[in-house]
Amino acid sequence: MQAVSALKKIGATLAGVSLAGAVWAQDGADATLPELKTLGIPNQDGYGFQAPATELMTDVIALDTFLLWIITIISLFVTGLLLYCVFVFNAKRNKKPATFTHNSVLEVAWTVVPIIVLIIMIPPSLTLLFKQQEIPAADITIKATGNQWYWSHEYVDHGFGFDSFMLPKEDLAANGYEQDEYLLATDTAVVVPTGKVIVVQVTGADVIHAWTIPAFGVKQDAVPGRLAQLWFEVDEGKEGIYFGQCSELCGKDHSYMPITVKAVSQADYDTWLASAKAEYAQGPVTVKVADANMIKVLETEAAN
Ligand SMILES: [Cu+2]
Repeated sequence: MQAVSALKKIGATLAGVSLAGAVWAQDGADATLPELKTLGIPNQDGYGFQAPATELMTDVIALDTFLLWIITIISLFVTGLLLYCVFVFNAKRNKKPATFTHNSVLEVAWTVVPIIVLIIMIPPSLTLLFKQQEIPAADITIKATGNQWYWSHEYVDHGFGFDSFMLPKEDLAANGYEQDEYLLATDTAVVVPTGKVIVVQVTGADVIHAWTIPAFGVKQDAVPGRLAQLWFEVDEGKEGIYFGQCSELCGKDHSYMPITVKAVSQADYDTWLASAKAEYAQGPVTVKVADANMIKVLETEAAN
């Protein structure tokens, strides 16, 4: 009985917390943003990659297609060879099998041909790797810190930041998100202008997390005590909402710390920035009580 009443008490507290969530939904700086289409999201029954929003991701897809062709040709060739051997050299057709064990020409060929194939793969893959890893001069620098289990985002050039918590189902609509964006949408979004180089400094506060936006072609581990970097530039005209998720197993609520990025025009970004500076000017970001409890709400939802 005691357990039941304790559970009821927790339930009542959680209900209160999620109501509090609805109140602080999408107020402040984010309210200055125009309505945006969701562009970076997985499609139901979809396959392949999300539509690219950056040159990096366009290049990733091109490299993937290139490698897929090579893999396909090799797979077909090997399958053909196997089938040929099965049908032509089976015991029925080959009463007296050959007894030779070496063929120098063949052995040189199956050593050299894979080397050539690998050499062909080097230029496109290394070019892309260097493109991702050589960080250009930033127009905007954002520091993303992974916490168990939410992200903190700081606009380091402007001295403000905020925490981004996953929205519970009942707060999605109030924040302008669809129901199927549950597990992806967050209460505060990273806002960036299109056509500008965004450098994200990524670190972890407790364990290793990873900051990822599939449509941008970026993924960087957030390691405590280290400041890693990634960069992206959203193509002009691709203003929209892009979702990502923590991509390094970081504990039991790993799946409840998504990332929401809103790419907007420079003018909309400037408006948002002025408003965000004022909103977050009070000093260092502190975790709201409602935010901290939100995780419990989500856990309860997951358990049910
Ligand atoms: Cu994580």
